[in-house]
Amino acid sequence: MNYELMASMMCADYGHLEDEVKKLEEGGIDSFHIDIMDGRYVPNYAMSLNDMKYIAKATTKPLDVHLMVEHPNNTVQLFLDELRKGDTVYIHPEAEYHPSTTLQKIINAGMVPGIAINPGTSVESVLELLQIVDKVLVMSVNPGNAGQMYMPYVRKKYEKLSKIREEMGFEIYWDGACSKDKIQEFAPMGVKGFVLGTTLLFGKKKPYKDILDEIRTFA
Ligand code: S6P
Ligand code: MG
Repeated sequence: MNYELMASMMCADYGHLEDEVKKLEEGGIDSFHIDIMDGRYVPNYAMSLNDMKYIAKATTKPLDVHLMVEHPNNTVQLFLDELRKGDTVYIHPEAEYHPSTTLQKIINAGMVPGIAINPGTSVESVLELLQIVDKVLVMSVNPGNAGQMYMPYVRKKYEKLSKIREEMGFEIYWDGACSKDKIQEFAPMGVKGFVLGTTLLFGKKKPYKDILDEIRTFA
């Protein structure tokens, strides 16, 4: 099956970040997921601009930047200036007065525009934006932390989105508590990529390559 695997770098070992990037690359990771937080939109800080810059220098793979910040229109340019064309930037539509203006800024900079939708955000409330974006990152947990429990009610959202995906022209991505059985179940439904954090990839005392190979053999 053809799907992408992304590493959630807020879960990596920061004492050996360059080494982590290399090992993930050797393991065949498709892209690096960067969780940017401002301590306001979500109650955490995780990564920031300098972490993203460091990882951008350490790899030639695409970056997948998830902005969990209030009013991203005020600061998105700082991130766009450091990215390579074709990298992805997601915003949370609830965090912006005019999300389509911010998405246009992302498009104009040559990046792939995306929205991230929370477990409590309905598909209906972002319907217009689905026509603008190329990617929809569906949160299976509330944003802010790694290591949380999967919220089973998000399944309906994946189902709804997969029905309108082709017509509206976007791809669906998974973020939060991703396990092997979820990939096996949701990849055939049309989920194009999965962000891997503590549930499946990090802190396992097992080489990343072994884990990633196992996933790809499994589903
Ligand atoms: C959460 C963030 C995610 C997590 C990732 C962690 O706010 O957007 O990207 O870092 O989902 O994965 P896990 O398996 O620990 O939930
Ligand atoms: Mg994320």
